[in-house]
Amino acid sequence: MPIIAARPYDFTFPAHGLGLIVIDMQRDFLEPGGFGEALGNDVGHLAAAIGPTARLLAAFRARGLPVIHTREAHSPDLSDCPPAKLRRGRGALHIGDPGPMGRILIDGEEGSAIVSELAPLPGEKVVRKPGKGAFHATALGQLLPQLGISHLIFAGVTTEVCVQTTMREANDRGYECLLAEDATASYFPAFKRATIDMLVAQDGIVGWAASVQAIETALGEL
Ligand code: C5J
Repeated sequence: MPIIAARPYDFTFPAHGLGLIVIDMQRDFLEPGGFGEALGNDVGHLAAAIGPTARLLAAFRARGLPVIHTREAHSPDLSDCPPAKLRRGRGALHIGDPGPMGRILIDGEEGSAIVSELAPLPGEKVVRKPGKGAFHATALGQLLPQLGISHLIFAGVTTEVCVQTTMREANDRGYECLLAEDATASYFPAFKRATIDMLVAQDGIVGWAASVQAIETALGEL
């Protein structure tokens, strides 16, 4: 089996069971004027993950391996947004309010789109999700077996919120999960470091972590 040099130990995967899932690389989180900034965050911290994620996309696409993108976005009538989520935060702008990129975190608005550098290609699956975890209220649980995926490489934002939640959901469903360390980011760099340490602790209680370079090297040997 192919091997990725990873923490806490090597990650092995079947050549035909590996998929890439890119979590929420949306303008609403990465650019000024979106949901991330409305919550008081410095969105500049997330830009570093774009280039490494683009490299992962290129490596998977070149080998015809499956790629899934997720987007956190609500329907325009907000019927899929729990009142607690809608109320959360003390800033001036909330989910559904008009902002510089359209209504905040609403499907179809400019802000809900994936950043242009990482735009999905025709045929790639895009899962719209109303929650932090990508399995909650989506068809992801059915999609992964349809694509023959047993092992998942994770990229995206933010490390400690939607990426970590989805990786934990996937782990509980029996998937082998590896987080690409430089292809994920947080508004709080210390949270990113702590999250990765938590995921790989106890000999991989949730999964593995590796650099994009290590993943590229392993894929290069397929
Ligand atoms: C957040 C996300 N942070 N994609 N969403 O609200 O992590």
